[in-house]
Amino acid sequence: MTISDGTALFERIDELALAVTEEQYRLQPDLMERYGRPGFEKSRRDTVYTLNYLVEGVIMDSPALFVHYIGWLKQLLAGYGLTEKDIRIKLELILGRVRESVRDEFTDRTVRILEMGILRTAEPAEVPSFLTDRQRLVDEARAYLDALLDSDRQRAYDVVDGLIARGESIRDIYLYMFQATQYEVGRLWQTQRITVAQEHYCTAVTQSAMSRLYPHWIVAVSGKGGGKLLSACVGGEMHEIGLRMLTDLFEMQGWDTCYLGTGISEEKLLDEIAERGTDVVALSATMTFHVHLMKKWIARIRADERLAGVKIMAGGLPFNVDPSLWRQVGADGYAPDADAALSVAARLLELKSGAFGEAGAEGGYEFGS
Ligand code: B12
Repeated sequence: MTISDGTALFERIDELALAVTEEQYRLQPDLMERYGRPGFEKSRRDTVYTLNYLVEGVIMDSPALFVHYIGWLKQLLAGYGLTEKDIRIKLELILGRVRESVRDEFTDRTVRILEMGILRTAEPAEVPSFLTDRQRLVDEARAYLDALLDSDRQRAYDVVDGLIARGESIRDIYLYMFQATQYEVGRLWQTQRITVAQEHYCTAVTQSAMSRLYPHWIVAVSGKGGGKLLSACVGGEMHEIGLRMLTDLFEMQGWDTCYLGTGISEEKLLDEIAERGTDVVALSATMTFHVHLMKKWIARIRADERLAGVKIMAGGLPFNVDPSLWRQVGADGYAPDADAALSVAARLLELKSGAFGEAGAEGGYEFGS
């Protein structure tokens, strides 16, 4: 099998994953003894995943995306008794296949990124807690998370109500309580300390807790002016809480917002941006294998005559892993979280209205850094 460009590798992921998994099981027959046929199937699916992350790292010329994924994988698989050696062998088998291909710029880059991934397997992968002592509202965030893990929704609501009663801002509650605990929930799931069901429960309660806060701010801020923001997740992206949080914060700052969430088609998105007279579009991707779609969608927005001048911000986990990725996808700006996005968008809005003149339009201002 040869891999000569990104498209070819994309098209052959299933075939390649099967071949590599079979080869690994031949080299390590103990894997079949340890995990049986279901383990083989799981390993094949994990390899598909790994190849998707690899292709995305290669297409975007972002080793960080793949290297970060290998650290994440190492931590995840440790919970199933799989070792650094098991991951390294898999990566070396993929590397062998890539090396057999016709040499070109693409395969050279793939080799380089794979080698960096292999080096990463030797590094520690433990993810530290997202609830650290010096963080704002950390005691309350811990109390809130404990309540969620005890399946005690009312106790969780009471913690939030306590913060509102003492005058904490919705912004801080969003960022230091909801975002931090959601990250921690992800870490607990990844390290098998909680189940998928518990993660779903925590997430559902947090979504309801956010909705419960709406009466505290939604009427008070409507119609104060600001730009028009439209926000959406790209492709099959299901992580939408971060984008919703961002959209809410914009609305709190007087922006006229339209949150489309997940599952919007490219065509519909373009129409909505045009029909709503949008100033800034916020696109979100959490899963790295959606990043190429972000690039495609942005290119579609740029190519649409109705949308000349519309500014685009990109964000989500892969953009935080590689803070230069937003340029690769062709966005006008990026921010690591909802709060930072406000100032980036304000500057984009000024740029759109020509406040910075030609210097700004030529990139005299650095966004997202
Ligand atoms: C809840 C959750 C889910 C829920 C999402 C439900 C929902 N309605 O959103 C469900 C169950 C659907 C889910 C599914 C999956 N998930 Co999940 N999920 C999470 C979890 C625990 C929390 C997400 C969240 O709410 N974060 C809180 C928000 C506030 O933070 P945020 O998203 O980062 O957003 C902020 C910034 O990134 C930024 N931002 C976000 N978007 C944008 C856009 C712009 C323009 C800007 C400027 C900024 C910006 O601002 C936001 C607010 O400050 C995360 C853990 C984590 N670290 O995030 C895992 C996590 C993201 N999931 C993960 C995985 C693996 C999956 C699945 C593959 C699991 C599976 N085997 O099926 C699927 C993939 C689904 C898919 N195709 O999209 C991994 C990803 C690991 C990786 N290496 O990529 C994580 C990190 C968990 C982990 N620690 O392993 N998941």
